[in-house]
Amino acid sequence: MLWGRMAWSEVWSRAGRQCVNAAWILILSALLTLATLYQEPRGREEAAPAGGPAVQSRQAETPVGGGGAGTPAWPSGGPALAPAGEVEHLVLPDPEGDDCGPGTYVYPRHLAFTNHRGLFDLLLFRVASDAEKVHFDLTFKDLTNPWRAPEGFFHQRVDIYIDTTPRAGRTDTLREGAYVRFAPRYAWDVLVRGAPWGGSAVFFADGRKEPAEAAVLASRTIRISVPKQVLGEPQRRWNYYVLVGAYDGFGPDNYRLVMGAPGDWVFGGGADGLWDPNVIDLLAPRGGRWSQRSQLASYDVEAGRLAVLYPVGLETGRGGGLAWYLALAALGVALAWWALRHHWLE
Ligand SMILES: [Ca+2]
Ligand SMILES: [Ca+2]
Repeated sequence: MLWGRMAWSEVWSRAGRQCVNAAWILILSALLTLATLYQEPRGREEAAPAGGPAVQSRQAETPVGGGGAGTPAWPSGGPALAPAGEVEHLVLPDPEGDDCGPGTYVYPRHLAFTNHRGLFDLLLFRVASDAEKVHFDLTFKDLTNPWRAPEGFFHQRVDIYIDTTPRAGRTDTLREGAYVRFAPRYAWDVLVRGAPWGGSAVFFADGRKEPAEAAVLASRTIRISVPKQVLGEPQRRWNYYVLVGAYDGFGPDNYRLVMGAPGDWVFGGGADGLWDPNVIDLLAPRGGRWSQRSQLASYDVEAGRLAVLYPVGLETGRGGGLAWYLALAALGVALAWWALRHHWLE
């Protein structure tokens, strides 16, 4: 009987230890899963391989003008083919029909807007270079030039904020106007701006300004070109915030305002005040945690907080950040557990 009780107590003790082991394994798994979930967005799911015939091959795989839910939409007629001598660095589609900011914005009421749908609907973003220049191509669903701006477009104004250098740069916009902020981990170093009436330029976070030129290519594509000696060759590690706003020569930083109710010359569906973004389309996935909607809706009027944006790029996580901290925490917990267990139980 005594032997039997001892055997049973030992069995129970072993079972208890195994339960504790299982609990720790579950906790560690949960921590590692969290670490994976909290990876910040890098545009992986929509990023095209750099260089080569990416545009043509993707065009063949995707129905022209497609765009069901979750499917990147191509512009009808397809993107402009890369001219000879150009190296393609990045090609990213943007969903069709999302020229409504966080999902609520509506166009101004003037005929200059209501006669056209899709003026601010970005469909494709492309970065290429030739021997002398870096080109940023932005294809829109519609493109008009009612007041004959010399660049060939009037309505769009595009800000391409680029994070080129880790641990440097700014998280606010160049000037007040877009009413957004940028994720501190991806602070911008260079801003490439495309706007009509001579408004295109390159700005650096340190205050320098250099010239850029904008023109319209075929297929409703605005091309902003910057001398290579200003920007250098585009790198795989660069991350891009691509903001599409409406040009207003009298607006803050030339952005046309979004208000609560639409007017002849202002968008509606936002908020009356300075906290809702004046960004009509943003290069971002259609769904998921990092969708355009969730990014642009992250402002808070009552708390006085601007929306925080995240960039897209070709490379996945470079290390650092919450994922690594969680993984390291899990490793630390595991080591502590083993140390305690050997001290107490052996
Ligand atoms: Ca779009
Ligand atoms: Ca978009």
